[in-house]
Amino acid sequence: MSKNPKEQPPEKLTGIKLIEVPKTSVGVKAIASALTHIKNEVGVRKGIQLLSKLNQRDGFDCPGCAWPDPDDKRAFLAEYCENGAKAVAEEATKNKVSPMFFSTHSVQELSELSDYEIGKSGRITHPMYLAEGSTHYQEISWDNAFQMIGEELNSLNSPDEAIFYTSGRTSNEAAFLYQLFVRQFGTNNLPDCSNMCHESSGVALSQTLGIGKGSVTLDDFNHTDLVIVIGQNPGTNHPRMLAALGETKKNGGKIITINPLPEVGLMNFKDPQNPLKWIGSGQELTDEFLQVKINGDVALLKIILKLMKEKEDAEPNSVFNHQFIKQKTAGLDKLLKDLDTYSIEELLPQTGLTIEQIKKTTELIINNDKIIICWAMGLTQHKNGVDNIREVVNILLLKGSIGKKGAGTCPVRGHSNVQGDRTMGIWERPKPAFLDSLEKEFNFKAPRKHGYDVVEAIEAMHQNKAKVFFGMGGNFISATPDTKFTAKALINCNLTVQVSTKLNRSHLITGKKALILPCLGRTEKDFQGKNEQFVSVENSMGVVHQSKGTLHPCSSKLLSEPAIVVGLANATLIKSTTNWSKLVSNYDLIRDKIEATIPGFKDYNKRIRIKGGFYLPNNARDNNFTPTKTGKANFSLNKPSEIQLEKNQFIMMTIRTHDQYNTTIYGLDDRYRGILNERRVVMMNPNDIELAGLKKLDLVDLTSHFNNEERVAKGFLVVSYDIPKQCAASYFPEANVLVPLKSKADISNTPASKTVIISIKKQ
Ligand SMILES: Nc1nc2c(c(=O)[nH]1)N[C@H]1C(S)=C(S)[C@@H](COP(=O)(O)OP(=O)(O)OC[C@H]3O[C@@H](n4cnc5c(=O)[nH]c(N)nc54)[C@H](O)[C@@H]3O)O[C@H]1N2
Ligand SMILES: Nc1nc2c(c(=O)[nH]1)N[C@H]1C(S)=C(S)[C@@H](COP(=O)(O)OP(=O)(O)OC[C@H]3O[C@@H](n4cnc5c(=O)[nH]c(N)nc54)[C@H](O)[C@@H]3O)O[C@H]1N2
Ligand SMILES: [Mo]
Repeated sequence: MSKNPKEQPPEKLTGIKLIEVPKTSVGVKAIASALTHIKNEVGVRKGIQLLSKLNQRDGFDCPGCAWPDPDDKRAFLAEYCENGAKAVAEEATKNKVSPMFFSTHSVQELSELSDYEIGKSGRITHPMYLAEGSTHYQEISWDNAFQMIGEELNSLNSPDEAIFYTSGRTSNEAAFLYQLFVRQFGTNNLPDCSNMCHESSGVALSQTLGIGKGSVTLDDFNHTDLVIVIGQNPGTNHPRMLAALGETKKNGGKIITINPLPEVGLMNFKDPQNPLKWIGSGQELTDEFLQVKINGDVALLKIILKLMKEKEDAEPNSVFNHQFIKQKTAGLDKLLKDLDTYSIEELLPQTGLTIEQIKKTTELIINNDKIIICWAMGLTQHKNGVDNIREVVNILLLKGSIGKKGAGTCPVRGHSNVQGDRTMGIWERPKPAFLDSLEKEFNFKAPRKHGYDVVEAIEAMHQNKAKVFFGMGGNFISATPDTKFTAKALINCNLTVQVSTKLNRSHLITGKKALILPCLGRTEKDFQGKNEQFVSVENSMGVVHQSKGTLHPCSSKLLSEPAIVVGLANATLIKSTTNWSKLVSNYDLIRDKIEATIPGFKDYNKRIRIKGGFYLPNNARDNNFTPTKTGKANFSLNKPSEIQLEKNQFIMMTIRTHDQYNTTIYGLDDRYRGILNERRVVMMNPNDIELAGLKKLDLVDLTSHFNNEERVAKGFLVVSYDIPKQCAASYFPEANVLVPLKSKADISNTPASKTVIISIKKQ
């Protein structure tokens, strides 16, 4: 019997080494780090072959992040960054997880490894099956695996007892087929990683601007006066964005950074594509840095709005763009009235800043017209995450800074095709028009009831309302909050299935029966019959383009994600009138169906073959806000944080190191923060360390507090860090055990992973 597989990494420390926080990002060290990963994981020859095709027009899309590639010029060797190279190295690794590996390692034994060790085991080469009560996975044929899933699905009392999760690397073609399969099966239970990520952005932007995506293009960064980067760490998570910010500066634009941490990449950077600049002091990026307290953003943005209003009242027409406001927006009066109900004195302590600092920043906003605001998880993963983003939109609307060159919204997406997956219909709350067009094209009755998002899916499995979990990519147990609760939810299932490239903890915390279906990665060639296929993806700025792998698959037993969906559909949907096997024989046929059902994909097969791809329509970019409820861009009323810390409590954010991709741990160093060889750390303000009677590198336990419930994570080292008082930071997934499932954003339901209320106790 597999007794008690561990749902979280062991509490073992790995030997911390602290170094000085570097003054500049990228440069020689980044190149060296990238090449070391490539050399160790992939080998030199294959590595160069890979890097030369990364983000090139005839190559494959980097599985790292969703930052766009330039429309015209691309770097000579590769449009790559250190972390993109690591992502590629991780996927193209020489290490293999074969049936032999599984026969010599039990599930229990594997679960006792760290996430880093599990990931480094390598690529999964064969479909594998964990029978009920069994301790080891064993090989299974694809046909038997599909049949087992089909039987399990068809034996459910209702299709709503199955959950179909998606991570954000799945291509447009696979995602479209997958959601079609799920809806023909009869449910909208399509939670995805977006629910934990930019859902708050999607909700806020749809309400205010009529489109759940950002409005800017990469070229806008060349034409802007001012970029505000708030709640985002591009130096680590979107390194190629630094080059765009560098262009902004070169063209005379300014940059404001709003973050509890002085993230190295944003402060200063050396362009990897410009070797002449690797040596020297690098380029200063940030002009104004506001070291805001965690979740102090609405308070800060409100003060900025109040200062803008004060100036406008004193000198009419000096701040607001009245023409834009009159023609394009609704709700200004309400906003101005609401602002009067707040006082700067009351708001200021929430920010941790001085009014002088905020005034200086506000001057920049007042004096510039073309403003881009970029954000990521620092805004979305809070109880008032939707408010955060709507408040950002308020500022842009007052300035008329949207729908024109050099201005607009820029939610910087995470996974490389998370935006495309949504466009393809991976959504638990599909619009009726979308379902209508699916029904018409495919001749079936689509379910209309909304499905579960991630949080609801966990609750449903926990309550035995859902019994089959199917994961198209991702690592559900390690990515989701409330690790122990979620583990119980998964264990409750009759069957859990993971479509994966690499081994992860979700293969070890399973339902009664479990399957691993190994798939091709982005870097690999995809042949259907004799014909080589390519896929397409959509980046953070709505550009749809090709991606074609260059390597031979790491095993002959792998299937592509579209082929897996088709295997599943053929084994499950007895009455489907869709010719699934034909669709997958040539991905052009899938794209024809996408064109027939989803707006913006006219001449898909033709335009996807044009180098660089094509832009999807974007009403906000075109200065058209008619899709909102009022038919105009909406000002909104937003609430500052309501968190009240008790004595000895801290507000903790769970963030990424420089050496991980979400739950995939590339290495143990957070080089840009000077913390090496250790992930179990809690960053604290030096003053707080002293007040709490602690010392640097003390070993502590963290307890989170929510609705009188307590959750404990043991064994973290105290690291003294430049972070505002009463704020703390630790890394995910280690800290996920502390994030309560019910602590989530209003409306979007995004887990509040950046506002975990904790107390810290010495062991
Ligand atoms: N190398 C690498 N690249 C990645 C990823 C990865 O793990 N590794 N993940 C991908 C994914 S899925 C995503 S979603 C993105 C994530 O990209 P980010 O959102 O940049 O990632 P996080 O590490 O969550 O960092 C959040 C940032 O917000 C700040 N922050 C936290 N709380 C607050 C707050 O209350 N207010 C403000 N103003 N700032 C705050 C933190 O200090 C940190 O700088 O990156 C994508 N790219
Ligand atoms: N506490 C806390 N929790 C968080 C966050 C946080 O900031 N703090 N961030 C949240 C965010 S923004 C996100 S997006 C989620 C991420 O949640 P997920 O997307 O579920 O997690 P990943 O770690 O990105 O998934 C990694 C796994 O995907 C598989 N994989 C990789 N490439 C492919 C592929 O091409 N195809 C298939 N089928 N599988 C592949 C590999 O097996 C790998 O182990 O985590 C969320 N969780
Ligand atoms: Mo994400």
